Amino acid sequence: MVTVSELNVPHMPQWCPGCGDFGILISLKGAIAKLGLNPHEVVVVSGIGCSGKLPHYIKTYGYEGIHGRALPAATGIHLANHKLTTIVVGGDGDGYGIGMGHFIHTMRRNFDMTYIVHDNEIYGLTTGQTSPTTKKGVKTKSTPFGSIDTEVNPPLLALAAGATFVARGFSGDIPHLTELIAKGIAHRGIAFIDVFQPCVTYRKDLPYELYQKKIYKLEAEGHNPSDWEAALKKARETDRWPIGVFYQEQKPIYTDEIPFISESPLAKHDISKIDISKFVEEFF
Ligand SMILES: Cc1ncc(C[n+]2csc(CCOP(=O)(O)OP(=O)(O)O)c2C)c(N)n1
Ligand code: SF4
Ligand SMILES: [Mg+2]
Repeated sequence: MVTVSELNVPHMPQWCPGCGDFGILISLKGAIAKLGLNPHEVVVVSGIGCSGKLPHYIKTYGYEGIHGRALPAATGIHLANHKLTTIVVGGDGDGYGIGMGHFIHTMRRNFDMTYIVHDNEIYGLTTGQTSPTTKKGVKTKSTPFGSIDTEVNPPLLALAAGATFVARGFSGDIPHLTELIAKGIAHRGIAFIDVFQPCVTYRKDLPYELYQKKIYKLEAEGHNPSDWEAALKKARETDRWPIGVFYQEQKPIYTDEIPFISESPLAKHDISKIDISKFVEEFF
């Protein structure tokens, strides 16, 4: 069992002061502590982006991969040792742009992992180009006359792909986000959490105050998270922005379907008596 401060690292995050990434980092630490996990039981995997730096700022196992490939890297780690609590973090560009194919397939496969997207509706690290969640009409460095693309809807996509836990949080509401991440990690199956994360540098038109004005909590309005059709409707709302759990159901997880590893993680298998000389001969 670990406390939040025991998850701290000795260096400061290299994020702009006020960035929403801080709220996600604090909430993730809070969720790990709340669930009574130990640092050696957790791995945090990322792609590339401002968000992708997060594994450097938390004292668990960590891996910063390449842009758009956080989910495949995490899948490999998870299949090698599915007893590790696998948490994947990344940006909206990383997950919904170059990584979109991986996103859909990870949602449908129901790995027992948690995927947290820092959704700031911009490419932060590369200094402010449109991302797949930048809304149509928004002016950015790469779309000075306003984006002509229709934005993607991450919770709707996750629901359509068959995700068994679909949620959205706000990095400016740390108690709520901590609770949401803890629920996601505790969920047996894929837990997807899109997080509204203000980028105070490149999305000055999308400040904390606007999120506070627009968001409301699903649980405060009696939403039933076991109702998939209701979740679809909520995910399509645009006038107000719902946060909380859209949908949750229990289904067998991916590793349940592989008897070879369901009982004991691959990494723990005794391979000392397996003769691999034939394979070695074939490949070398
Ligand atoms: C294969 C590849 N393509 C493009 C890049 C350049 N690149 C780095 S981060 C990034 C986008 C970052 O935006 P996002 O994923 O939303 O993360 P944020 O910085 O906003 O947290 C891009 C395009 C790269 N590093 N690798
Ligand atoms: S550029 Fe935006 S997302 Fe990146 S650290 Fe600064 S505020 Fe955060
Ligand atoms: Mg981004």
